[in-house]
Amino acid sequence: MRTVCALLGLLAAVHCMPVSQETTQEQRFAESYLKNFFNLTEESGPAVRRGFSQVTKKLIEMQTFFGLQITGTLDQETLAVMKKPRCGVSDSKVARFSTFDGLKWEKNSLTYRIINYTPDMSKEEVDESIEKALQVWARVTPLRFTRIYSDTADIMVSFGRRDHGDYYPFDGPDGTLAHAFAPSPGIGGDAHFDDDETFTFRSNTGYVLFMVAAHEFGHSLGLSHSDDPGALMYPIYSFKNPETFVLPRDDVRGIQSLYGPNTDAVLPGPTAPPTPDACDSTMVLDAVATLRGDMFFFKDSFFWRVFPQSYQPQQTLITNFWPDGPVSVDAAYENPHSDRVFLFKGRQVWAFRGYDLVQGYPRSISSYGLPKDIKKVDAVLYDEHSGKTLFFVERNYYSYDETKKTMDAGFPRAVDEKFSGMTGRVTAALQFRGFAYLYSGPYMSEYSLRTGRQLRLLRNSYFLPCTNY
Ligand SMILES: [Ca+2]
Ligand SMILES: [Ca+2]
Ligand SMILES: [Ca+2]
Ligand SMILES: [Zn+2]
Ligand SMILES: [Zn+2]
Repeated sequence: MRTVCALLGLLAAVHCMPVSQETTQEQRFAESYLKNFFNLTEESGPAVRRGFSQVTKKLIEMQTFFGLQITGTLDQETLAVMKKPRCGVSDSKVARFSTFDGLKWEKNSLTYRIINYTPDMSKEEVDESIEKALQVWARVTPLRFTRIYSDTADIMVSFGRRDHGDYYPFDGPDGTLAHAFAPSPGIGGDAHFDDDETFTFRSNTGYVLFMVAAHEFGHSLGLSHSDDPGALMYPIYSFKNPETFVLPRDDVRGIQSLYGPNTDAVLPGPTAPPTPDACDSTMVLDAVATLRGDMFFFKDSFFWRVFPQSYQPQQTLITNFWPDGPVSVDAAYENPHSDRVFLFKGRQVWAFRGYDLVQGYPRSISSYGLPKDIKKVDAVLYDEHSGKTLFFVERNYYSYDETKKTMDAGFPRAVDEKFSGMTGRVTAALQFRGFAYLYSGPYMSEYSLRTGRQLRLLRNSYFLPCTNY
């Protein structure tokens, strides 16, 4: 074990202590992650040169790709993203959909062959998952897939562990789930699945083979990774129900840029909702909350996170951040004293400390003492000053005392009794730096919490800037 010695103070006593093994292990893990996915090359010469080291540069590239706070250091959040299960193909470009420099098949009829099976599922389930994953792409392009049972197919599908014959060994359970090769003869188009994973047909324990395969076949057909957190080609795995899965728009645009649309007369199927755009001035946010000094803006199955130091919002799927949370939310608030954030959906509330679901949650919103006939809350804010949490339901609000853990008497009251001029429905609410911010549609009003006086009428973009790049 390496040892660090430090001279401490005037006593000149020499203290030797072991370098935290965890730190060096994490650094080694991060370096291999950056080597695998961001083309980090070995350092030559002294590790720290003038200016940015290669590792710092690659950390910044990775933080930019995932919309993390750009620190250039291996902070806890960066490490957490590195540890998420993902695809083994590198994330070289920062863009919505991207291709391997336009590399594509020069024919629309492709063959595929399933070489072997995983013991995790029945053969029929594997066959169906692979077939359905290819159909995801066939539905929106002129591409057609034919299964063959012998000889070499364009897309050879196989399961393997560790070294499996292509110089890109797998890494055991989790980490990399699969990888695939861009269109070309030979290994091109082939898709390999890490059989140290537990694949499933449709359950959310283990990795849904259909989802992993649909992503990998995107590579087989010429798509590289997208930084749109709603895209199938986003590098991190997220669970979606295969029965209701619809190819997101970013992926449709990507694959059609290579092959054009489906020319067969097909019945128009359901289309995926677009990934919310902070630049859409008509957008109505679902909820707004603070979390440990950052601001969270919820819309559909996503949120943006805005760091106080940088105005580059990070957009993420809610379930990628809180896997045990709801897919979308009606309202949210933070109680900084208990270091908990609460997410509301329908009649339920989830409490999280950081990423972790607090024991005993989700529970019913009636546990706050809200009337049982309330189906959902529109917005919630926690007033740090008074220790009250305000629940907005239609045009009324309720006040909950966080210290006494009871609902205050005399409620509900009309919202505009306290917040002058707020006659519309409150769609999201936030307490920030001593002010209350009530959202109604795409507008937001700033109130003095003490007097209830309206100070300013603002737009969503006041805290959530539009940063198209
Ligand atoms: Ca091939
Ligand atoms: Ca793995
Ligand atoms: Ca709401
Ligand atoms: Zn991938
Ligand atoms: Zn492989």
